[in-house]
Amino acid sequence: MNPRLIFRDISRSRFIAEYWHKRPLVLRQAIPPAAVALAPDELAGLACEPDIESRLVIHHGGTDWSLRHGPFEEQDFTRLPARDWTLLVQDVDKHLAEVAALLDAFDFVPDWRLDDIMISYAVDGGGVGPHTDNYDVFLIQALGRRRWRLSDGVFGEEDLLPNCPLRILKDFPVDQDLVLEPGDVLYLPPRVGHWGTAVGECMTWSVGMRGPSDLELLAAWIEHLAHRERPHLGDSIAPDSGDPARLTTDDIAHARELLQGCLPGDNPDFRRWLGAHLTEPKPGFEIEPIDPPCSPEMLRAWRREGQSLHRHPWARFALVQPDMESLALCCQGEALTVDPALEPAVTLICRLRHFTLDQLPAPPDTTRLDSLLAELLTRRWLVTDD
Ligand SMILES: [Mn+2]
Repeated sequence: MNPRLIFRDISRSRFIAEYWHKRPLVLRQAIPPAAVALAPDELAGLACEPDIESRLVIHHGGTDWSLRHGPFEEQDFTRLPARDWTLLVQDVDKHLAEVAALLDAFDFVPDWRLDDIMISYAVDGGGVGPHTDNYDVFLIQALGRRRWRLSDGVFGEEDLLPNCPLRILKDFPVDQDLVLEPGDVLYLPPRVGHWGTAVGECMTWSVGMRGPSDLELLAAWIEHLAHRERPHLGDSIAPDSGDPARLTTDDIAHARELLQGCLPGDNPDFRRWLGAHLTEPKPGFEIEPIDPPCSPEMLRAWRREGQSLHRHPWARFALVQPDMESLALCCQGEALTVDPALEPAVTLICRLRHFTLDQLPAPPDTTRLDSLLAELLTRRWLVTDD
């Protein structure tokens, strides 16, 4: 059933206040190992699939690292050295429903921030070297043990090993050195240097978050504005200046004003756009709608049968209130206007990855709820169990 992240020595609220986005923390025995049970062979099988992103990293000693991208063939795994290699498979949650179920354990993180679950398998000594990432991550020890070395250092591009196919830090001053056992979880905020090495055969699940950088967000917003009629930069003529090439302080001020005019205000258009943008799928994870569409009548029949629904594993939801009278359910880069009377049901749909129809609070008029559910099923943001 629904796995939960177990906070033992620290409360969830203290974790969020003191560690989230700020400092690393080890949560011992925070996930039951049974919730992160995937056989190494099954992971290797995924790495052979053409649509699944996978990498094989081999450390040949010193500064000599090699990186190969999948898809792999079965023989690739039989020719590997005895130690110092790791296989990493991205987006496993998008391909295996039982892996996606683990995302429920992180339901205190907004759904739109959940990027993927990457699963790695390593033999003794295997890892991707010391590095930093730009996002928060929970590293769950699933099988065997992994040694994690953490650094308080601040690293930049200049600290990376030159001519290396991986982003590996040249020097790594170690400030913490720990070993994770199955069920232990290491939380890392963005940009904290970390270096994981397998102690014997090991599997680690990495629950990664996402969020655009300031410039990515700005570029996307500008792209959204690009199709509209926009003001253009004119000039400030000083009739008797005799200096026709000169950019005046007025010209400069006008250009800055124009740029500032591009920044969004807090209005319904921006709110809808933001919700839609933050739920945009990564390339390759666009959900195709079903044809013919699902009808509200089908919902009535399914309600009688006790049908259960679940979120498409590629869907990330954001719920936004564009203004006092409206509500928008955002997913897959789109904002779907929802009847505000359905807010209790929609809130639950956003909270539960899996639910039966009778779990939803019935509005006074169930036909409206059935229309919404039919729409979500047609778009395949929600899917039936079969
Ligand atoms: Mn990392």
